[in-house]
Amino acid sequence: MKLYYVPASCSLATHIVLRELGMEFDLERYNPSEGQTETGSAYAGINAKARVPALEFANGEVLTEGSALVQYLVSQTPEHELALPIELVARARVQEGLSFVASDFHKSFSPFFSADTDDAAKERAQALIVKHLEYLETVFGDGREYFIDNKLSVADIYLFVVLRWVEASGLELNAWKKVFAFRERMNIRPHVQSALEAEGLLEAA
Ligand SMILES: N[C@@H](CCC(=O)N[C@@H](CS)C(=O)NCC(=O)O)C(=O)O
Repeated sequence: MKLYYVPASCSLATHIVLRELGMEFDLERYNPSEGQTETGSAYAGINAKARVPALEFANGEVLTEGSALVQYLVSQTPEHELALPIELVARARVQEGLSFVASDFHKSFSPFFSADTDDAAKERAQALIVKHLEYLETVFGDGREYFIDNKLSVADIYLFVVLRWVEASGLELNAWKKVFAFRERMNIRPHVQSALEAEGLLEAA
């Protein structure tokens, strides 16, 4: 399996999940400004949506969309603590959390990663991010360690990745103490650290 990634982007969630599950995989970096991967392949030919993450299998098939990828991966290892719960409501709760992180929360950061966003749009986006952080602070307010049902899941890994972008939006995450503590807890996981190192993100941390 090969994961196409952009360092520190949402593909980091798939990358961490691969490592947490102990799977064998290769990494290939995509450079959006060139439209090419590090080996010179045209990325449009790999993922026509020109987005990461993308997972390529040995038979050449390519699967995209971060939420689908992490659910696909944990489905391979039903005994692992990251596996989706069997009970249907508990399973839907993880998907509910993942969906919030991968859509509303993730996309509220888009203006900060686009060169042509004006200040008014950034202000609106920042207000939305604050709203989401307030919600998360309330969730973690009951003392839980993990986002969904206080049990480690792929939603935590994706949430950790998006929380790493908070400072890029001009906010300081430590204004939300419980969410900040969650990010710290996730950050020190050995497989999180190895993924950060592989993407060249430890020096900058
Ligand atoms: N719907 C996609 C969105 C993925 C996405 O937004 N990827 C961003 C990084 S977080 C990307 O590929 N950015 C590169 C670019 O915009 O050129 C998913 O959930 O996987």
